[in-house]
Amino acid sequence: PPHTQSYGERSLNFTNPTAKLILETMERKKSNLAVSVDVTDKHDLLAIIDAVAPYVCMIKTHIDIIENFDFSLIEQLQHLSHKHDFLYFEDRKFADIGNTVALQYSGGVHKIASWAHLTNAHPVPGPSIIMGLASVGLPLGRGLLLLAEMSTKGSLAVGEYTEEAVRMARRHRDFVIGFIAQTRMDGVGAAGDDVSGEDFLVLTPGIGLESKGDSMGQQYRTPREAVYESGSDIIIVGRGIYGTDPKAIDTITRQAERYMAAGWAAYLERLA
Ligand code: BMP
Repeated sequence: PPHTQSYGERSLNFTNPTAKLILETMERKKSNLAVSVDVTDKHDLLAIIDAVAPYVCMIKTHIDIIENFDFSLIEQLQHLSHKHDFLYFEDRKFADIGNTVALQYSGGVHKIASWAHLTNAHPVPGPSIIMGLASVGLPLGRGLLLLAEMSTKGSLAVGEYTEEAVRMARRHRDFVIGFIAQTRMDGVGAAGDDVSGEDFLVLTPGIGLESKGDSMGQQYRTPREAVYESGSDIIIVGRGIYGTDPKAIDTITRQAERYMAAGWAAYLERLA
């Protein structure tokens, strides 16, 4: 099973170039940490990325919350990813018909497909959302994650919905490389299908070492609970790292180092 293989070995389980690049980067940097930098000022965004990037395999963005966005920001983001060797995951959560998501993914002011290695979608519209996004992303070598579960209290993405998300992914393995989920999805909803050798990346948000949640339904588990107990591949950490002060760069750097160590230790424990 995939979660007993090393990240480096698992790059051979995928044909999608973004999946391979993610796994190779994790192995090279010895990091399964993705930092979610949910700040609204582009200067804070760049400063935080520059500080945490040595400790991450991936930076997760919500590019649409940036108040002073202009396209030069994208060039600066790309410069940082070359300097520090990591990938971008734009957490866009597409959820519309194929034709609309293709336009949202390629165009508008953010031109997500032109710079984000990875993005994600809600499976709620059915397989057509994958077809729409793949028409833009596949020729560029991009990857897609489906939101199979969510970290929030009362999430509707459970049971049959989660299983159907996995079946949708299974039919589009060239583009769908994994899930936003709280646990592994290997063989989920397989019924009689042969799923031996199946591998999907599991990226898990809702990670915190101190807090158990926030006042708006977020629920946190520790890196060890996610990676060792639930077999997650990448921990996604936001406020646990950048806290409440986006200017406190020394603290942010220390926290990134700390979460990286916790995530990697849990992975080594899983392999052992
Ligand atoms: P934080 O660690 O500060 O709670 O941030 C979590 C991040 O992960 C947010 O950017 C949120 O949009 C995202 N996220 C989540 O928290 N739960 C999910 O199920 C899916 C998400 O994308």
